[in-house]
Amino acid sequence: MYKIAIVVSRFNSVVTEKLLDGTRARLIKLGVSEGEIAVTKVPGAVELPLVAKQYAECKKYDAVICLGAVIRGETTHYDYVCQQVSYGCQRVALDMDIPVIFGVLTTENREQAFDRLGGEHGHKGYDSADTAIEMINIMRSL
Ligand code: INI
Repeated sequence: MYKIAIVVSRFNSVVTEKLLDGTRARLIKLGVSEGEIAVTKVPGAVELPLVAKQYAECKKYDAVICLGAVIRGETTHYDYVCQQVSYGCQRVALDMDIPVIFGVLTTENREQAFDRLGGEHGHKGYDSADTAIEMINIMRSL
């Protein structure tokens, strides 16, 4: 049995809703029941790590998946946002001993983002679900 928490950013929601749909569908395909998936939405990618930490602290979940979309063409502080969210997710994982999956698309434009949502570069939502299940199994085996 797997209990998964998903934190998803509302910023660039056209992209992040597709990420969420793909992640959820893939988790269910991998045997996770819908009732074992919790979802919380946050304003932007920068807010993902704090909620991931809350999920980690409550000890009810086997992994936390963080989903977001940072698109360079639409922000002058792209690099700061990317740095904060990537560092924050990794910090929660290492501090709290729980897999925190970095399902954040960081692209130059929307087209590149959609290429990673079932286009020519696969689906970041599916990849995030696969990584979460693999990491849970690895953690259980150690
Ligand atoms: N948040 C994103 O998730 N993606 C972005 O592309 C983005 N841009 O463009 O700035 C973005 N900014 C908001 C940020 O995540 C925070 O919500 C905000 O700075 C308040 O802390």
